[in-house]
Amino acid sequence: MSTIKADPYPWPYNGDLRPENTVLIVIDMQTDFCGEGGYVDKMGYDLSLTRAPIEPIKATMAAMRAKGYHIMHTREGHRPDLSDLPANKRWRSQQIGAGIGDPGPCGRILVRGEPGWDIISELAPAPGEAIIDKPGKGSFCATDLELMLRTKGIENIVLSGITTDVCVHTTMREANDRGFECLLLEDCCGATDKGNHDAAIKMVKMQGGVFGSVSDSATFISQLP
Ligand code: C5J
Repeated sequence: MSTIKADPYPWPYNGDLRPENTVLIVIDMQTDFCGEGGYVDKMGYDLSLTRAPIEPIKATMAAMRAKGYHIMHTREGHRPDLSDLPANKRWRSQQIGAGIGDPGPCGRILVRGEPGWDIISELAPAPGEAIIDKPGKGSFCATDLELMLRTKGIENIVLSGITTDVCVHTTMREANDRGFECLLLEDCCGATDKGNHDAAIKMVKMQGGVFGSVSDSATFISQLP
């Protein structure tokens, strides 16, 4: 039995932490969310906030790979014909000057196959690691993620990536409702707004850990069995 020091409770709740039943999910570490000329950059946000988790994720991924844990990656994006892009999502992105599907410095914004949509080279998936392509914010909506997790016997999910308050939070909520035991690594996430990042972390911890527990990469790596 092993747990990781976390807030508000040592994680996982039952102490059953093993490579076989635990996955690190790296959410949307794509150029569109943290690279120059991508979607977030075009919207005018400070890229240093969404780039901050790159090194902590790299270290966590290396530690988990070395011990044989599962690693999965997600990418938010749409089909080139935009048939999976809700009209309201497109309209809202156009209002802020970064229309999804429109041409940009990194190709068409958030469109599958375009340079901006790809995962940044620093965090490239290793051969054999699953990549989940999702049209929405949550990683379970319109994807085969749950089927893959259940098939592999995964019970524990370690969450990382961007953005803390949008895709990471939505995925954590979806996973929690499905009975997965979730841990969010605070420094392995980032948001377009520091206040939103902090609030998102605080929300996880309320009500005794309403969505799971929170730790950080250094603690996690040092205690990972
Ligand atoms: C957003 C994401 N923020 N990956 N996507 O639109 O969080």
